[in-house]
Amino acid sequence: MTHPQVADTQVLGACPHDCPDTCSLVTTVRDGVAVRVQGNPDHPATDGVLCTKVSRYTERTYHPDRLLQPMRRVGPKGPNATFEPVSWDEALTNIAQRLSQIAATDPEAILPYSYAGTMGQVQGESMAARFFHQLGASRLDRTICASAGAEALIHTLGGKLGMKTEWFSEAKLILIWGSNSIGSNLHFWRLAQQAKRNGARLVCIDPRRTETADKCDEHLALNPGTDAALALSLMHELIVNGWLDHDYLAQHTLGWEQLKARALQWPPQRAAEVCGVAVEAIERLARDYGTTRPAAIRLNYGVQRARGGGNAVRAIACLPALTGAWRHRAGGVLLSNSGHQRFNATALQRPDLLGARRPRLLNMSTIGKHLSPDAPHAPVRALVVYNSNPVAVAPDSSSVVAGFAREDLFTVVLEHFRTDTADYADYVLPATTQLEHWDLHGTYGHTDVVLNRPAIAPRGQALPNTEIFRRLAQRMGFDEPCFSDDDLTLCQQALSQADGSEFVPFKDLLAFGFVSIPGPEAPFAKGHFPTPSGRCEFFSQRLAAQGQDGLPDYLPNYESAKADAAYPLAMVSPPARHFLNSSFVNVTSLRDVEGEPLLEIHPQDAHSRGVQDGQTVVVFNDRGRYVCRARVSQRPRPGVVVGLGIWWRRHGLNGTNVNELTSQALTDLGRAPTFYDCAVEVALA
Ligand SMILES: Nc1nc2c(c(=O)[nH]1)N[C@H]1C(S)=C(S)[C@@H](COP(=O)(O)OP(=O)(O)OC[C@H]3O[C@@H](n4cnc5c(=O)[nH]c(N)nc54)[C@H](O)[C@@H]3O)O[C@H]1N2
Ligand SMILES: Nc1nc2c(c(=O)[nH]1)N[C@H]1C(S)=C(S)[C@@H](COP(=O)(O)OP(=O)(O)OC[C@H]3O[C@@H](n4cnc5c(=O)[nH]c(N)nc54)[C@H](O)[C@@H]3O)O[C@H]1N2
Ligand code: SF4
Ligand SMILES: [Mo]
Repeated sequence: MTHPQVADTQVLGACPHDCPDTCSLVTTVRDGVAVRVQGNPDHPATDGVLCTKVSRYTERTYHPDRLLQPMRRVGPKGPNATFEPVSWDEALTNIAQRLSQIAATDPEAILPYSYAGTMGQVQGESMAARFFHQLGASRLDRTICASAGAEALIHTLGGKLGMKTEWFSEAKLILIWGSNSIGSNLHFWRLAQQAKRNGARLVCIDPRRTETADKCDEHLALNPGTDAALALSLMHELIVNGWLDHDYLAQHTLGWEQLKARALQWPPQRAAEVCGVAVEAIERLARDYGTTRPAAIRLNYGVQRARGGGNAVRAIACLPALTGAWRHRAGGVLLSNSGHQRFNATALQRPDLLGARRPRLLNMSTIGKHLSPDAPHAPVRALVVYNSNPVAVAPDSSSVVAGFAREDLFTVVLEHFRTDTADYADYVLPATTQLEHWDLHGTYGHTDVVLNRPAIAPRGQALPNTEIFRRLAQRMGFDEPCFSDDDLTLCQQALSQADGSEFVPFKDLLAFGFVSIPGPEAPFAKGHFPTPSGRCEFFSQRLAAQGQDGLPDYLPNYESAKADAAYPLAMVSPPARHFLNSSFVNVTSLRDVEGEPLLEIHPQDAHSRGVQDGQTVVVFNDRGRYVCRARVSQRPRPGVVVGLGIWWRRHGLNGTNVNELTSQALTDLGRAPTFYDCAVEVALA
């Protein structure tokens, strides 16, 4: 028997994940079913290639565990909770009733909790923000990932701005600083390899010998949280050896004499001691950096998850101004380019709906404290979670879990799957995936805008976040016309500028799927830093006015893992290559690659504890216990253990993950978490 041939269609989309690469996707649809997701060969930054994770997007979208209808919890909260299906009508009516009741006495008792499950302008903070603004709910300080580094950049360069990624391919020296690029920034790694083929030297600065470090010319395995000491010592060497661009310093920087005095306190001997690396390694790195043109730094978020993370980013971001590296398009530093994106947040989020109200701001990174009955503020009585899995990803899980388990807390979770967080929900609402809705994406890696078209109809009864908040708004009686804007209108509002123009032309996005933002090839070649002084601010008056040190400095970790202390090992918990934070952990083919939750431990540290490869160990500190398998490995430096993240708690041998051990202490700048500033001990279980 022959079947009539149905033509495949190809739909252009955008990768929604919190990854600097923001790939342009091509989804092949056959008979209404997405059969393949591939990288768009016409998009230069994607270059036709996706990471393994997103190549498996159809497996995630059609996963048998996808939530396809609204669910209501019956019985107690937690991993053993049971849920029963309810209609959308009943779920939304009940949720609106509960939220209205709470809002009638104190709208600030309601807290949204969201992050970057999707980075979309539309399915992120658009209709959701309008809803919470109208309600007068508490506002969420979204600090869990990047805010320490972001503030550092703003106070140094004037914005989240840096080199254009494509020019890394022309650099002759690349410092890959606090980044496992092969795992988490694949398309940058391709450019770095191109540079290497053209003779560039690659240096990786990371306490772990990552797969990226394996492939670099040199690996500097410093102690976690000591990057500022290294950067100041590099400055010391640039000064004493005269590897400075005096003209650039005079024309385009502020506070040089002060920074110079600070840096001269950091001879390599001192930094070597703090960083736990050889004096010669620092001297060699300084010589390379001081004498190679063009020299580029790919800085990433690994350096800013410790107490002094903001200062570390400030110190590193100063380096290219000392040598004038910015003069060349392949010189400078890149942490984030999100400052180039000029989406209209006011139009999307409508803060005017607050009127004169100024609700309190609660920090997502200390959600455990905010949910505690002992919180030093009026209680949070309802949580609405979307685009995030806080029970797995927020620090100090036992505190987070205790909060989510409160019987008097009303919790709604919008999700694709029954995550660790959904275990604590009163209602779980099924959300669409990227293949099922419209969205518009900026990026923090390259400098394009990428449009996402829906490729398939929503699965089951799933709805886009926007539609869920639209319907809730209607149930709550919010009759402002903005609550009826559809998703295409929201896309256009995101692009609209105050002067009536468009940030980038929507019609081009519809036609090509992506548009590049115009901008200079070398942003700071002639200075023009968007700081108050117009210069690269080594000394920041704004920070000094806040009572902070105006200059970057080295701040030791809160939890310095000293050999003689109760918790002598420093634990870092960076991303696993085949997961995206806690997303994809339930995608079988990807979980099979990662295997199981592991703790990497150096042979020396394993030996002194009688631990052998493959044995079950307990990792512990005063906050909790995490039981997993030991992987005895040369990857971590001695004294450092690595728990690649972020597994779901239910996969942990004792129902926990690495965040059972991390703390709610915050960084020096940006009120951000200190995931990699965490002292632990390890023993055989
Ligand atoms: N595959 C994959 N890709 C991802 C993610 C993911 O979960 N999986 N997550 C995405 C997200 S949300 C983000 S924010 C980015 C994160 O992007 P990055 O921060 O670039 O993350 P990693 O590539 O793991 O790099 C962090 C590296 O920093 C090292 N490190 C830890 N502490 C220190 C330190 O004190 N100093 C220095 N120099 N290095 C240190 C770790 O060992 C690790 O190798 O990646 C994004 N991309
Ligand atoms: N120990 C440790 N902890 C960490 C980190 C670390 O390095 N170490 N990294 C931190 C960092 S950098 C980050 S960014 C955070 C990330 O934390 P999160 O932003 O919470 O990221 P994910 O874990 O990926 O969870 C996102 C959730 O959103 C859901 N989702 C995706 N798209 C949609 C949608 O369209 N609608 C709805 N309703 N839901 C959707 C996904 O199914 C997923 O469960 O974790 C932090 N936690
Ligand atoms: S996660 Fe990153 S590398 Fe993978 S498809 Fe998305 S944007 Fe591209
Ligand atoms: Mo992140």
